[in-house]
Amino acid sequence: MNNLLNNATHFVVAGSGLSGLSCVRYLLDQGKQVKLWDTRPHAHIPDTLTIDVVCGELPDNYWQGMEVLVVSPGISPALPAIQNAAASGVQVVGDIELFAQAVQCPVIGITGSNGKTTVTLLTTHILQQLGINAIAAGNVGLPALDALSLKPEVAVLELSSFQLETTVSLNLHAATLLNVSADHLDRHGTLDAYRAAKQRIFFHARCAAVNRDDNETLPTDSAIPVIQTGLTECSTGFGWRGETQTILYNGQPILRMVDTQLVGLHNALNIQASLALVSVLNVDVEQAAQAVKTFKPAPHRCAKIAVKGGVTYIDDSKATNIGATEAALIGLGPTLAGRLILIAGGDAKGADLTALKPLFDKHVNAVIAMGRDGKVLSDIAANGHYVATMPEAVALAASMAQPGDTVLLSPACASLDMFKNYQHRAEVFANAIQELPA
Ligand code: UMA
Ligand code: ADP
Repeated sequence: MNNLLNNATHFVVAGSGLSGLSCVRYLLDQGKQVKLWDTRPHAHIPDTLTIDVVCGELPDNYWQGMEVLVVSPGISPALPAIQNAAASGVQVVGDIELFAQAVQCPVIGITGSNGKTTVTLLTTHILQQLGINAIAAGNVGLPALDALSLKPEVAVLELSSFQLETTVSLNLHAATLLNVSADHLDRHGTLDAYRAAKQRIFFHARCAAVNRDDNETLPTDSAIPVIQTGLTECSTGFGWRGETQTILYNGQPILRMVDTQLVGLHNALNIQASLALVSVLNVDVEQAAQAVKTFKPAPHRCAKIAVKGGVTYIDDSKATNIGATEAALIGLGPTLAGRLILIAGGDAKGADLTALKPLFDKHVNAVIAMGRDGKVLSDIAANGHYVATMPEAVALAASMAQPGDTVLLSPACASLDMFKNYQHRAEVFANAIQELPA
């Protein structure tokens, strides 16, 4: 793609959220002519913005003279107005494409259906512990263009399929596609289209960290050098010794899971991926492994939040797709002495929730479901219940649970049909636990 920052002057930014506003700031800073468009008629636009803003329907001839449309990740490029822009010769990109054309430092990129945030934050933590000024950005929260102004030595980007869909030029020092499971099908249409968006992380990548046991994680371009990870013993790359729950590097033990604050096999893979990514920057891998020990996982990802009446409550509200809930059930199920009661449901984003049935049958004693697609979950469970609210779900779970049992919130669904976001869902869950009689 031609260099938009050098060659174009007239930009439209679509979306007035975090990434849209970061694009406006960045482009104005570069001396560009910028207009802002939010497709929602009642979008909240900061009063401080003095540029041309349209909310809702576009006036006639809006695209005349425009060269580049920067779409926010939450806006589908398939919208008719965006298709019109492309048909009028406007180049349609996302904020990550602008970042890719501007960035000077090495960039590490992380995508996957699950584990992106954990691996992004862990990779950044390791580099920082090794004295490298690394900054985590992208889908993790800090818009990528805002990270540029912080002048990092290394940028660690969490990349969603939405961001990758509009990116062409990203030249990553190291990239990983952690895993693929059904997600965002309401936006991408098919699993193949979603998978293809994720594969774009490997365009121009110099090296890929791949899971040797999962072909989904391999670049389709076989010319890209790979570093392997996986949950088997192996004399090269990263491996795993099950009896001692230890990560191996070139066959040698380098880190025991018990010495970290992360739990579960999925997190062993996440640690390996982070170590593989940083190894590309010529850091000492053994030292990097030591740095993992001080990493504190982000909340709402399989975190124990309360023990009440002898019952353990686990918050995995960030499990917004089937793959994450599968990881929680596989990781926790076999380790529990008591029974497991699962609270799940919400907006499945087009995924087929019946895929969870085998794991329900194997690990779960009762499923309490809620939300738009929750009925599917209560129907497939041998002991399924459908409720209207989170407090009802928690009260029912508590009434079923005996001391020694575990109540796990791992919804397999997005929260937006009932809550502001997954953090809000977790907050309502925690408050409902507090309200339970002691
Ligand atoms: N908007 C429209 N039309 C639409 C949809 C949205 O005009 O059809 C407008 C909204 O009115 C709002 C703006 O677009 O003004 C919101 O833009 P956005 O939805 O792209 O969100 P941002 O605030 O820019 O945040 C985005 C990412 N959000 C999404 O991809 C949905 C954030 O990831 C990311 O942290 C941020 O950029 C910085 O890079 C969040 C997310 O939910 C965490 N990501 C999804 C996920 O992880 O599953 C992909
Ligand atoms: P993402 O940013 O991709 O959503 P997170 O690190 O925030 O990933 O974790 C989201 C959910 O996925 C949590 O429920 C977490 O326990 C689960 N998870 C984390 N890593 C993995 C993995 N490697 N495979 C499957 N599930 C995972």
